[in-house]
Amino acid sequence: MKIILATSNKGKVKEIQKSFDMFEVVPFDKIIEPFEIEENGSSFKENAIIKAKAVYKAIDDKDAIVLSDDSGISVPVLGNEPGIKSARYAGDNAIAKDNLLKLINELKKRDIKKTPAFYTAAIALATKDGIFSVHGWMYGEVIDEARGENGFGYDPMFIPEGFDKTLGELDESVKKELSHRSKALKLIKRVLW
Ligand code: ITT
Repeated sequence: MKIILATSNKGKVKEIQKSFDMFEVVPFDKIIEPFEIEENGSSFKENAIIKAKAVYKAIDDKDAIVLSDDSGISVPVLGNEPGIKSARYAGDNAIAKDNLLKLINELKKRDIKKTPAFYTAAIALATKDGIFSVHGWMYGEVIDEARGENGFGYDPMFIPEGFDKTLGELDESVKKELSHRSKALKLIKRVLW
C-alpha cells in the first residue's frame, strides 16, 4: 500500500517512514510540485485535515491515500503556547532553531529552569472513503537549554516523563516508542487495515 505524506517537514517524514515500514511512504513533493498550504484552522485536528484534503485534491487520484500530521508543543505555564503556532513561534519565516531558541528565551525571561510541557500530534487521512483523524500526546518537561542532536524541532529541550535526558540526547528508539506521533500513527493504522 502506498501512503502519500502531506508534509514538507523532513523530521516528520523520517519518523513516519520508520513507524510505517510495512507501507511505501512517499512525501507529496516527490509526486507533485510542492505548494503552500494555508494552515488557518483553530486546532491541530483542523490543520491536519486542511493539509490532508489539500494534497488529496492536488494529487487528483481518487484511490490515493494521503496522510498529514499537525503537531506542536504546549507549555501550560505559558498558557499552552506555542501550541498550534509551534512552527511559526519566532515569526512567519522562522526555522526550527529560531523557534527552539524563542521557547528557551521565554523560560529564561521568567526564570524557569524546568516546567511541564506536552507534545500533541493530530494525524489525518484523506481517502476515497472519507477523512479520518486521530490524536497522540507525549508528556514531560521543557528545560531552559538545548541538549543533544537527535530528533528535530523542540526535542533538544524536551525531557519525556520517566527520563532525565532530553529527546535530543536519548536514543531515537525512545522517541519511537513514546512519542505523540507514534501513538497517533498506531491508532490510524487501524483505519488502514
Ligand atoms: P508541515 O505542515 O509541512 O507538516 P510543519 O513543520 O510546518 O510541517 P506543523 O505546522 O505541524 O508542521 O508544525 C509543527 C512544529 O512543531 C514543527 O515545526 C516542530 O517545530 C514542532 N514539533 C512537532 N512535532 C515535533 C516533534 O516530534 N519533535 C520536535 N518538535 C516537534
